[in-house]
Amino acid sequence: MTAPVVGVVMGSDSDWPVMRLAAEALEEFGVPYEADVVSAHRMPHDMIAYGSQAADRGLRVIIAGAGGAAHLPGMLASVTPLPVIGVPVPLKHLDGMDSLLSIVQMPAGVPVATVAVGAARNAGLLAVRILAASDEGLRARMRDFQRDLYEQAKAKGARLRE
Ligand code: RP5
Repeated sequence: MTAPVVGVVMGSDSDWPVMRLAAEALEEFGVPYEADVVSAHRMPHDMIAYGSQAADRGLRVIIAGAGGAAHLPGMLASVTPLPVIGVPVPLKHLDGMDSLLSIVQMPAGVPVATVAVGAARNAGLLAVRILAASDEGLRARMRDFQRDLYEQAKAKGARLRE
């Protein structure tokens, strides 16, 4: 088994229907990942341990999703040198705006790369791009993926012109 290089973590298993889109994107590119619940508020000591140990365990990117008072991505970013991608998970109220603002408004010096509300697939793809910067094979697969996107967009235009 290949060791995971991306950690996909979330505040609750109720975030999984959104966060699994990140996992699926990683699977598409053959990137080994781990997925877990690491709640900032319900298991704060575990969260700090996860962030503190992530790089030494071999992870290279963390994707962290949470909803509401979404402190998980920012707190992980405060204790790891790894890039952290934050996914605002929309809850029943406020359309995910609370999640988005909790994640995106980080203090200077502690960045979290925040994707759009619910956009866990983009988080997965961004993690692939980060890894692809130092992995030629992955970079080639990302180029193929981008070519497919181009072809699909062109085909949509062609259908409209028919
Ligand atoms: C957040 O609280 C989690 O990330 C989740 O989005 C939200 C609700 O959690 P549950 O009450 O469904 O466990 O910390």
